[in-house]
Amino acid sequence: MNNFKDEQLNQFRVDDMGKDLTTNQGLKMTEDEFSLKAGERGPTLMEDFHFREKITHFDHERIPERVVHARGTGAHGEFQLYESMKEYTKAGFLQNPNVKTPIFIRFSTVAGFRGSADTVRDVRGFAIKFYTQEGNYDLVANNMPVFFMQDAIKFPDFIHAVKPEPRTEVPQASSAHDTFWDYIANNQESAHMVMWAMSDRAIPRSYRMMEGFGVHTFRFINEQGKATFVKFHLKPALGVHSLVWDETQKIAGKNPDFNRKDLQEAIDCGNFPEFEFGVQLLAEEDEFSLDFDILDPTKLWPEEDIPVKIIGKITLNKNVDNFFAEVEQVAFHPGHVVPGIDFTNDPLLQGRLFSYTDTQLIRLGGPNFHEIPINKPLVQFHNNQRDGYHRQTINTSNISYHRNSLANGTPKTVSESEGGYAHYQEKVSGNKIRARSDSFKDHFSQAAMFYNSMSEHEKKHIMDAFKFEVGKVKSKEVRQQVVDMFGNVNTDMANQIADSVGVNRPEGECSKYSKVSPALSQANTVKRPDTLKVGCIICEGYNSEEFNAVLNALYDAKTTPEIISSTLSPVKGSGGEEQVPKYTFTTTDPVLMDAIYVIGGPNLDDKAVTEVKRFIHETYMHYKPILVSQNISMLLDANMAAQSGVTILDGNMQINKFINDISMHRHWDRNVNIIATNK
Ligand code: HDE
Repeated sequence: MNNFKDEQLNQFRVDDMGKDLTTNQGLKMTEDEFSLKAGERGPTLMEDFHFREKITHFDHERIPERVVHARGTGAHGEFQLYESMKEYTKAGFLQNPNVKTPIFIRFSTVAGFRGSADTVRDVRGFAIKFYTQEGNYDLVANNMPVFFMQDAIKFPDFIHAVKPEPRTEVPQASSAHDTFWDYIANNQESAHMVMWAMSDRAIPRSYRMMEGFGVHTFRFINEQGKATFVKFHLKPALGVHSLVWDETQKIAGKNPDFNRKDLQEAIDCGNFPEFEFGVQLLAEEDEFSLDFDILDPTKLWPEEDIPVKIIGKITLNKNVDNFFAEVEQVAFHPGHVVPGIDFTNDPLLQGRLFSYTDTQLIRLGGPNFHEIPINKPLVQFHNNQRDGYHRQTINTSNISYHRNSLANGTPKTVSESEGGYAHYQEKVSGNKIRARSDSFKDHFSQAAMFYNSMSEHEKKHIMDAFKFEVGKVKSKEVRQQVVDMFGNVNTDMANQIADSVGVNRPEGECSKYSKVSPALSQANTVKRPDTLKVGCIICEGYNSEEFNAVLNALYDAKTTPEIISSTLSPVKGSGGEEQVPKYTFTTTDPVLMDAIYVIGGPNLDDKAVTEVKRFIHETYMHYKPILVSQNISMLLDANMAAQSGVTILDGNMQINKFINDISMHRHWDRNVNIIATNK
C-alpha cells in the first residue's frame, strides 16, 4: 500500500552522490579547498563569494534546541485501525480499518540538552503525528500517564527547577539536585508523577518497550454530535522493559546514543517496532462517577475500572533520511486536531494549546513552519495567511482577505457535514477566578495506588531511586521536606528513604490507601525474547557443534546474537568454519547486552579470561541471563550456577531454558550479594 507521506517527502529528497559541486545558486565551482587570495601568502579577498556563502551558511547552521524534550529521535510508520470507532468519533482516520494512515513519531527525554545521554532517569516523550486526509492530528504523549502539575502556568517553574541549576549549569539531564526536590516538596500535586519518575518507567530499555499515554482526558465527538471522554494509550508489542540504574549510568558513558541506536538498528534490520493503540472511554454522563476529577492530569483511570479498548496498531517501518530535516524540524502541537477529536477543560491541556505554536515560532524561525516537508499536511491548505520568513507557497490570487466577492468568497468555510471543524459546544459558566477546584486537592491516593501495585523488585527500585536522588540534595531541610511529603504515600518507603538520607522519619503512619491496579506494574506486561541482544563470546577453536546449536536456537527465538571476541579477526571453530566477531571486549560491554552466552574455546588466554569474568560478573549483577559451556563453567563465581537465570550448557534442554530466561529478561530473585561474599 502506498505511503502518501513518503511520496510527498520524495519531492524534497536530494541525493548529492556523484554530482558536481555548486554554490547555492547552482554555479559549478573549480575549487573548494582554497579561498581566493591576493597572492599565495596574501589576505583572502572580499570578492570570494563562494567562501562567504560557505562560511555564512555554516555560521547559521544551528537552531535553538527544544526548551524541553531537546534530546530525541524519530521514525516514520503507519497506523492501522482494527475496528471502526464510528460509534464514538467521526475522526476520518478512525472509521475504516482498510485505510492506513502515515505517521511520524518522535521519542525524547525531557530535561537534558540535545547532546545529553539517552539513558538518564527522566520521563520520555512519545509524540505522534498522524498525516490524515483531514489534516494532521498530533498525539503529543509521554511514557507516563500523569504529570507533575495540574495547571500549565506552573510549567516554567517546574522546568526551571529540573533543568541544570542556573549558577553552575549542572547537573545535566538529572533531577538529582536541590532545585528539583525543593520544587517537588513545595508543589505536592507532583507526588503521583514523582512516583512514576522514580520507578523503572523512567529508565526504559528501549523506546520500543515503553507504553505511551495521552495523559489528558480528551473528547471524542461522533456524527450525531455526541461526546465521549477518552484517554489514549499505546502498548508495546514487546512489553514494558527497563534497564537497571547501575547499567543506565554506565551506558551513558559507553554508548550515550543507546536508545537512539536501538530504534534505528531495529528498523534497519526489519524488526519493526509495534504498539497497540488503545482508548479508555467514559460516557459524558459519567463525568463525575469516579472518585477523582477527570480533568485532573495527576490522575489516571485504573484499567481495571475502565478497560483499555485496543482499536489499532502503530508500526514504525522507516528511519529518517536526514535527522535535522525530519527529527529536529518536526513540530508537534496538541492543538493539531481533526473533526471528532476535541479538548476538555484540563488546565494543563488548555495551557499546552497555547505553548506549542509559540515555541515553534522561535525554534523554527517564523510562522511558516507548517510548510517544512515533515510538517506539511497531506491535504492542501488554503487560507488568507500570507508572507513571513521562509514562505514557500506562491499564492497566485490577488485576494488575501475574508470576506470578499472578487474570489466568490473563497477560500470559504464549510459546514460540519462537509468536514468543517466545529468546537464542541460545552456549556461553561463561572466567575473569572485564579483558583484550583476542590476536586483537584487529593495528591496522594493515586501515588499510593501506584506504589501498592508494584512488585517487590519494583518497590525496591523506587526506594533506591529516592535514596540516590534525595541523597544528592545538599539541603538537609529539603531532604526532610521530601521525606515528610512521601510519608503521605507509604510509611515504610518514606522511613527507608529517611534512614538513607540522614533525616528524621516522617511522623505518623500512612495506611489510608489500599487500592491496587495490577496494570500499573510493568512486571505484568508481555515477555518475549524478540530482538533482545545476546553477546556470544567465542575464542579460537570453539566447539562448532555446540555453538551452531545455540546460535540457531537464538535466531529461531528471534533474538539478536552478536559475536564478541578478543579481536575483530575471524575466529575458527573446531569444525573449521569461521565466525567474524562484531565486537571486541573493548568495543562493546556487558551493559549493552541483554544476555550473554560464553562458549570460549581451548585457547582462552589469561587476558580473555579476565574479560570473560568481567562480562559474567556485570551481566550477573544486572540480573540478566547467562549461559556458559560446561568446559568453562569454572569461570562462574561460586554458587552463581545455582542462581536464577544462570545456566551451564550440557544439552538441548539447557538451550531451551536459556531462551526462556531471555524472555524473562531480568532474574530479580537472584542473590547478587554472593559475588561480594565469594571474592
Ligand atoms: Fe510538552 N512541550 N508541555 N508536555 N511536550 C513541548 O514543544 C508544555 C506536557 C510533550 O518531540 C514543547 O515543540 C507545556 C505534557 C512532548 O517535538 C513546549 C506543558 C505532555 C514534547 C511544551 C507541557 C507533554 C513536548 C517544547 C504544560 C504529555 C516533545 C518543544 C505543563 C502529554 C515533542 C516543543 C517533540 C514538547 C510545553 C506538558 C509532552 C515548550 C506548557 C503533560 C512529547 O511547547
